[in-house]
Amino acid sequence: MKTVYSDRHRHQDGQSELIDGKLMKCFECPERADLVLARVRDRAIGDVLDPTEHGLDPVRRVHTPAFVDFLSTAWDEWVAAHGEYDALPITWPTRGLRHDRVPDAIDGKLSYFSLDAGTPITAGTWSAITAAADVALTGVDLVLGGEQHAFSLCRPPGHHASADVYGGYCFFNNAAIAAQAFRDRGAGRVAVLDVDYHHGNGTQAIFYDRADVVFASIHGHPQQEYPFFLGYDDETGTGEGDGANLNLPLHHGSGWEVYGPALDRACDFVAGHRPDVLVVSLGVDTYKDDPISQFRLEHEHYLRMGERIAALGLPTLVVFEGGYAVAEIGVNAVNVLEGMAG
Ligand code: SP5
Ligand code: ZN
Repeated sequence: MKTVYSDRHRHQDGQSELIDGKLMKCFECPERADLVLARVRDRAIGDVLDPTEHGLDPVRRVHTPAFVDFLSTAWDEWVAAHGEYDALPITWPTRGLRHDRVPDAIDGKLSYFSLDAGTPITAGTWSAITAAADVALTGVDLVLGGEQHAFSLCRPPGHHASADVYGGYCFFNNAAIAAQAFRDRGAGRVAVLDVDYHHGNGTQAIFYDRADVVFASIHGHPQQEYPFFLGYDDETGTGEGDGANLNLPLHHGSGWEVYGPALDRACDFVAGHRPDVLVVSLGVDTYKDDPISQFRLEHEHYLRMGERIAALGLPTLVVFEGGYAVAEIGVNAVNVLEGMAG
C-alpha cells in the first residue's frame, strides 16, 4: 500500500491545550506522524510519496469561503493583536447569544469559528493544514488511478472540523475533502467509516443531509466523552440523507469484545449502501494506553480491524486522524494497513 506524506505537518507544533482544567503540552504533536512514517518504512508496506498541490477549490467544496479566509489570516491577525504566542479561544456563542454576526476582532473570530480551547492556531498552522489537504487529495488520485488501497498520513487530523468550525485538533476535514473529491471525480456513492475514538462530528455534520456520502462511526459515548454534543445513535441523517448516518457509541472501558461486533455492524451498514469507494477515518486513540481515551484495544486488534475493512472489497483511502499513545502509534496504525493488505 502506498503512503502519502508531507514534512509540512511539522509546521503545526502547538505549545499547549486546555485539557482537564490545565494548560498541558499538546497531545497532538509532530512526533505522531513521524513515528507512523517510521513504522511504514520499517515494515516496508509500500512507497512513500509526496503530495501534489491541488489548490483550495477542493477544500472549498467542504468548507465555507469565510472559514477558509479566516484560517488563512488568523495567525497574522492574532500576532498583530497579542504577539507571537499560540492563539486559543476562550468564549463561545452558546445558547441565547447571536450567531448572525462575525466579530471583526480576532478573539471574537476565533470564538465564532471554533469548538474548544484545545486547538491552537500557530505560525505554521496554515502551511500544515493546506499540506494535509493535499495529502488527502493525493490519496484520492492514487485510488482513482487504480490502487485498491492507499494511506494518506494526514496531520493535523480533520474529523472534528465541520464546514465552518475548527476544534478537536482539527482545522480542515481531510477525510471529508477526500470523500467530496471522490464524488466530484466520478464516484456515485462514497462511504466514510470513522474508527477514531472520538465521534467524527465534523464529517457527520458536513454530509448529514446527503445520501451520496454515507457516514458510520464507532466512538466513545457522547454522554461520557468529547465532543459530547453529537454522536448519539438516534442521529440517522436528515432529508435525502435519512438513513445514511450510523452512530455506534460505546461506553468507557470497551474492548474488542464490544468493538469487534460494532465494527461488523458498521461494515454491514457500509456494504448495504453499495458505495463505490470507502474513506476510513483512522484514529488509533482506541488503544488501551491512550492517554486521553478510554477504550481497550490491543495491538493485534488493529490487524483484525484492517482485515474486516478490507473484506468489504472496496477501493479504500485510509486517512489518518487521532491517537496519542505516541510510543505505540506506529505499530497500531500500520497494523491496520497490514491487516488490510492481508
Ligand atoms: C482527532 C482527535 O482525536 N481529537 C481529539 C480531541 C480531544 N480533545 C479533548 C479531549 C478531552 C479528554 N478528556 C479526558 C482526559 C483524560 N485525562
Ligand atoms: Zn480521536
